[in-house]
Amino acid sequence: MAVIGFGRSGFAAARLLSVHGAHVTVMDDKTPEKLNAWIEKAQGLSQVKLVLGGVDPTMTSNADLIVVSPGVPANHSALVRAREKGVPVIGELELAFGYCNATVLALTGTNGKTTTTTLLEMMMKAAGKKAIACGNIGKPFAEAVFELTADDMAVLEVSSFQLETIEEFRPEVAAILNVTPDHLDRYEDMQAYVEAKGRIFENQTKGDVAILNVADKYTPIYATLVKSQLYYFGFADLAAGTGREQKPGCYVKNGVIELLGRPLVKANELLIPGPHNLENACAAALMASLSGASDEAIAKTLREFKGVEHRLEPAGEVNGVRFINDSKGTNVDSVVKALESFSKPIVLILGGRDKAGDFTKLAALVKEKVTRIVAFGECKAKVVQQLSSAATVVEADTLEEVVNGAFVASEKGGVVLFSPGCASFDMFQNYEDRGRQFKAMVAKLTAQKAGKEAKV
Ligand code: UMA
Repeated sequence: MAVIGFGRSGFAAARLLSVHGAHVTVMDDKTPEKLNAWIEKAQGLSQVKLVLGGVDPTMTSNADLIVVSPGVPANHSALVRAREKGVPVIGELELAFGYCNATVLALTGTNGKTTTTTLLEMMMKAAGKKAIACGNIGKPFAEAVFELTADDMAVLEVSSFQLETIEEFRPEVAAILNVTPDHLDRYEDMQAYVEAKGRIFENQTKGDVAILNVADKYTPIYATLVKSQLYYFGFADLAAGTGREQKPGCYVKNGVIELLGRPLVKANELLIPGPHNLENACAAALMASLSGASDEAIAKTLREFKGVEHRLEPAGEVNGVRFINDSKGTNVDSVVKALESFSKPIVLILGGRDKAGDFTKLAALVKEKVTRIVAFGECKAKVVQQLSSAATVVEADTLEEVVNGAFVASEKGGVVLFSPGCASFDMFQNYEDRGRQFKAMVAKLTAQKAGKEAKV
């Protein structure tokens, strides 16, 4: 068997296969020097061979099964060749599903996945269940299956990349949170991206549950695909007149979250900011309730949850300016959500590796709330080109210049919002690395300012 991609997902797939007695060849386009950490970890695995520095199409087309990592695109030449030869290609999600006895709760969406997955895991734990958040959130599903039994719950964050390569994956409860343009560097068009996400419902049957955002643009399309019991969540008034807002679900109504018709918590009791987080809370509450959690367990979790790292995360305050780490904001829509969560004056930090995002969609909010934009990374010229008419845009090269430049431009009582709206891979290992480096830079600035004040 062949595993393509030797990162988190590929390593977990290779380990799962190896533990079950398969002979596995793991391939990666990166050279061994760049994969040292994984090479070391793989030394303990039996019957695993590594072929690094280029995925070999001859080897993949002779494999009996290929397990592909989500970051490897479907048009990779080795996959195209293998498919032409009739070799089955599945993703790590599909592989792990085959070894999973636990109940599977899964959710996808452009934004809010990690927050909602984390909330749902906490709600199920508060309800006395063993639940493990896994999948796109970071811990591969193929790793989590070792810890899950039939009484437990796999709480899966699922990406469109992972859904491209499913066959029998069938979550008992599945949700699509929202869909806005993202990953248009990978998909031919928006339709292809929308279709990939819709596959989360593909294998569901009558007894399963499907959950959709009552007011999302693509909900009517997804509703036609659903063969299971359909529920809705979100802002009921945004869907007024569609008839969907009358259907069973979890809604924000007059400042209260109502779960299946029962008042659950007041919207202002939540600690996580922004209207989008109320939607995330509704989705998690509904999924948890339909999976057996009590209203008490759900409400308690909603009142206590402080949010996830790198998602609108308070990163410190310097001279009355709040720094917010939203490194997980890797597409334009997530920047919209971040801007909606704070009032002006905001200094916005944007940039990184472009995913064919359209920054002009930010123009109205930028005009309303943003005093300056600091642009960095590969796509800073595009940020300048698309947003200079909405606000002054300054460019910076290093993260230190970015943070210092944003601080200089900020006002007391204001916010510096690090919500890059792009992928991180031009300058960082991943968004977590980017977020951690941002926080370290803010900590450095805090120490510098404190030092100066102490000297005065
Ligand atoms: N690779 C190749 N050839 C290629 C592309 C990649 O050989 O053409 C190799 C790379 O050299 C690298 C390996 O594949 O060594 C990386 O595989 P990967 O990109 O699938 O990354 P993993 O480390 O396995 O992490 C994956 C998910 N990554 C992606 O989908 C890009 C992680 O989601 C997920 O947490 C992890 O599996 C565990 O399930 C991250 C992500 O960025 C958070 N997701 C995207 C997003 O949220 O927008 C979808």
